[in-house]
Amino acid sequence: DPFAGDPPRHPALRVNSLKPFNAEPPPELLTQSFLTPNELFFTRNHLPVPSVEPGSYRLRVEGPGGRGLSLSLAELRQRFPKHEVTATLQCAGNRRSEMSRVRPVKGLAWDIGAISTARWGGARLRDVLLAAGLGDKTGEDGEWHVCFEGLDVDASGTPYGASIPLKRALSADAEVLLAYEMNGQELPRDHGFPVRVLVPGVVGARSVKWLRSVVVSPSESPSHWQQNDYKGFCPSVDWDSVDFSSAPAIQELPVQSAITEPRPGAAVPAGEITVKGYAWSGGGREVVRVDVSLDGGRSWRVAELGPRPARGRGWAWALWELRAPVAAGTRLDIVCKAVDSSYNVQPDSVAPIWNLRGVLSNAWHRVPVTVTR
Ligand code: MTE
Ligand code: MO
Repeated sequence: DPFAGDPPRHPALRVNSLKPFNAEPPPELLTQSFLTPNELFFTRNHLPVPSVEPGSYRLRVEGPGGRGLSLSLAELRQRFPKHEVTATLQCAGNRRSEMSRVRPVKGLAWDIGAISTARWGGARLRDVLLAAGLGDKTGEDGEWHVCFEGLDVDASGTPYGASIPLKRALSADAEVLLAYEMNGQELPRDHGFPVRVLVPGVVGARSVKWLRSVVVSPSESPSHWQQNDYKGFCPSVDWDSVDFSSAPAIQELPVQSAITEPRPGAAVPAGEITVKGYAWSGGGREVVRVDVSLDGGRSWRVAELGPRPARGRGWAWALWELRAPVAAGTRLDIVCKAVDSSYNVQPDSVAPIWNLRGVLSNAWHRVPVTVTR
């Protein structure tokens, strides 16, 4: 069993797949704290969790012309200043189960919990690339890329891999990390021990865990997960007609929000209802407003937002809350939708954004409840 060496997990996690391990925290725990506790952070593994001996770990950094570096864990910690970023990570498949209700899609049936937030600490990828002499390819002869490979491999020995544009990797503002800390602790094994990439504002798939190599290249990662997965398509594209080379790899994610309390189908007491949820957008576009409706979208109220990051550094979600009076014996169709700093909004329904892989599912989130006496 290639998964026999996987680590123990928290019993509260909702498991979507055991081997490989994929699990999300229950919604009501998700918004209990701004930073998700490490043991409750959603986990998305494509392969068995590798066992890494930290003393012999080495990170290979390479580029054109034989330039490069090989770093031990101690060197990564000592040679480069530690930089910290509070960032939300969201899987492209978050809320996929709502998409499958429109029409079946291929992929894990994530509910609303394939998203979590942590304070990440590590070396800036920018600093490491500059130290390796790989800082000079921006703007030259088209877009260059930084390709990452993990130490996790499939049965044929092929590792997980993904890439981001070199421009993002070298940007001081983009704050891309080679992270070795998560919420002040060393990375847990499920989240990439001892080193992972953390790309703020970008789809989770690019934040490669158990990082073994960083390669600066004129082309994107050749990995399956960069080329033939994690891309969006027109709703009429099916598995016979899909051409993965026709669509760009997902990088920055669109604006998203969801209701974590109450749960769909719940019976809530008359008097005052408290609606809670999260909202987030990609690319550092912070959430500027969350609108909540109790009547299916006919009338709206503005939710109260929790602490938010500075403008242009909106890497982390906003938790929000709305309190409203509700009368006994009524049915509520609770809806939320967020607005980001570019005034991007969420689509009102799932069908027009349906796609065969069930990614980028960010329609208004709807939660029907009844109010008891
Ligand atoms: N990195 C490696 N090496 N292997 C993986 O399977 N999964 C990716 C990304 N990095 C993955 C990986 C995907 S799709 C997501 S959404 C995030 O890791 C999830 O990170 P987490 O498990 O720490 O939440
Ligand atoms: Mo993902």
